[in-house]
Amino acid sequence: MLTKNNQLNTEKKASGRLSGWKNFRLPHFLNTRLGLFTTVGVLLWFKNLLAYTTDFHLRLENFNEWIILVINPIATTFFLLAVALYVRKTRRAYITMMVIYFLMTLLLFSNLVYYREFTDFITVNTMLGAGKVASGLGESALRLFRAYDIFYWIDFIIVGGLLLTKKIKMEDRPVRARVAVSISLLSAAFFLFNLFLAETERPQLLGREFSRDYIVKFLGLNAFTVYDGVKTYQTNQVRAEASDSDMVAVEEYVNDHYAAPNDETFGIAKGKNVIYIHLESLQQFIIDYKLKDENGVEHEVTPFLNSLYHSNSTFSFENFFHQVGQGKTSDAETLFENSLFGLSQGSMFTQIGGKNTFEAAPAILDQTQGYTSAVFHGNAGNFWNRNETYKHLGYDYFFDANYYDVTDENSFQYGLHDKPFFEQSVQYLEHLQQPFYTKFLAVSNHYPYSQFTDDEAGFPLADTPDETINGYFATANYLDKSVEEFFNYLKASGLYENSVIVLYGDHYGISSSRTKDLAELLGKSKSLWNDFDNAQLQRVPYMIHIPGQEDGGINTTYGGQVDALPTLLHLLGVDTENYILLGQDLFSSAHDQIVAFRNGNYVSSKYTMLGSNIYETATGRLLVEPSEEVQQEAEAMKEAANTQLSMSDQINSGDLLRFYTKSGLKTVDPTSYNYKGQLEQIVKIEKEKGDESTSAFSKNDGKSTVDEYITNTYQGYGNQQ
Ligand code: GP9
Ligand code: MN
Repeated sequence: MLTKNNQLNTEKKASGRLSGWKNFRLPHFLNTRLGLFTTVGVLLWFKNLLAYTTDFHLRLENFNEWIILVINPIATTFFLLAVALYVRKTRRAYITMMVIYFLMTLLLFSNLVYYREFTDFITVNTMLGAGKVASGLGESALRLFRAYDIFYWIDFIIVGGLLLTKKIKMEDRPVRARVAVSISLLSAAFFLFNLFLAETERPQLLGREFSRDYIVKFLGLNAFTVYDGVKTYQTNQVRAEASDSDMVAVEEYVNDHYAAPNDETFGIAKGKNVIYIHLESLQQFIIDYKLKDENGVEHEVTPFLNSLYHSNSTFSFENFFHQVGQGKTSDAETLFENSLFGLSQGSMFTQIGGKNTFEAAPAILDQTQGYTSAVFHGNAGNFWNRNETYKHLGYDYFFDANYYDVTDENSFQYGLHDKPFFEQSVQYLEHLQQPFYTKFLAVSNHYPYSQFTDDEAGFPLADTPDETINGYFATANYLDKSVEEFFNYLKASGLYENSVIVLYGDHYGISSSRTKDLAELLGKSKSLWNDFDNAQLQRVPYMIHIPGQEDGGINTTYGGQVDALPTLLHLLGVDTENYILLGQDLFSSAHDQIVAFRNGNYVSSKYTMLGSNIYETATGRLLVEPSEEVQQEAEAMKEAANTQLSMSDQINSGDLLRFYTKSGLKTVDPTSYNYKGQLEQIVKIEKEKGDESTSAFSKNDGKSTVDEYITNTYQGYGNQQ
């Protein structure tokens, strides 16, 4: 306790120094524990809002999202600060409050500095490897500070100073336990309310963990950090319990399940570039589909893709199914890159993609064939945790939204639209050393399919009671045009002849809850529409276009995304016997044609089993009372599908590939990739190689091929045709 004299002295001294403040009196409530608690809470809240509106770029889609953003720091800030209210002893209580205040400020501040460099938030994993991050930042750390950063600290300094100089007096009387508990409960209740609003706006926010941007946007930074910490702990536990002996069963399965390559197709694309084109949400039913407009005139939805589908140079598959779970696009990527499934819940990319050891396509092709690898995507790099996962998969480069000119006009909530996306990608593509393994992730054909519903789309809307279905054809048509423009560029730039171009749909676009309204457009009856029809609709395009090949055609084999990697590797002349791939080459005669869905159901060329119902695949007939023999055969297939899924789960959750050495591959070192300044990186390599450089740019005598790109772009963006 201060004596009166002391107090007067301090006041005198202070007023001597700060003469302008002579008459300034701090409001009385600051001298109470609750008053200071509230003030600090509000200051922290405002600082979060400052960060939201200055440094973090959290795309807000509507007014609701604004509201959620504004309120989201409140609950956790007060909940955490309230810990100090339980401390009874005066000094200790104030110190506790100041420590929490400091930590929350530090968390916010570190995140925003980190965000300036990486356009991402700090995960617990990143914190654990903080040295790595710091070295990544290097000398650049200083240039990440801004003059206005003082606003993140000035309040803390002032409050601390006022406490130290006793301008703010410490209240001796502890906060009543009942009050402290009420504040904690109220904050918790407010958090639930916040969570409810968030889940309404963005269902399965936590379950699917799309992106760190989303979690911060909806629940705030504190909640994100805690959530991420819990998740990290959980996955680390499972991982810690796994050992190399767990690989025995996996290796046995892979050996038994291996399908040897087909002599006729093995190596036919050896040494060629691989260009994957990810056709967002495109389903197989769109191929060759013609939509009737109100006058009964038919419009081909994807004329260009159809021409590829029927080309002699394309190996097309009409019974190819997606196998994704909640991780949607990222699960499709997991399947294509690793021949492993996504997880039974959530996304493999977000949960463990940034931690596990993989033997993925980029690493295999780099180490065995000298391929350079790159992903192109006009959305934020942290969506689906791609910026971390790609490093673990061994991708040399990742061109995310930072590398594109993204404006409100040329983009929507999932990033840059496809035409400008492909167009702007080629300035990087032309500098990549060949052969390359690349992936272009398109997005425009993404739910809610309201992107091109105005006249500019130039494609009619369907006429069903469901807006989502109605817009789907126009966005698919836009995707088709975008891909065509990209193909034209590939031809003009000389890359085409030397490439194999693989196009695939990642998953359904029209979810099963909406398909009844689609029935009539597919010539089916709405009332008879059933689960079997929905299962059939999970077909997605899969086309392997090899310029110069004449033996292509439409293949009727049943297969799924898990089969894509062995199929591709065999075409490139890479045997897969020693790799842990769960799928099988679709050209192999040993291919077993059982396609597991992520939920354990399956489709095969013979039966389709959904829950306990067995259907005959060829006719769609439900086998109401199947014979013992049929039942056994169908169950055996189910067992096969489930074994494949459970092998995948064991590999992923136990991080088992870290124990595997028989592939002869070197373990990928994620820290050796730097996704910043990549144009400089690839141009530097080009220069160093000189005459040896194989990039399209070098092959074009050091002249850019970018002008070869002709686009008739949506909303006047780019060169008009
Ligand atoms: C976002 C895009 C969409 O970057 O890949 O992912 P999805 O919602 O389809 O899983
Ligand atoms: Mn997708």
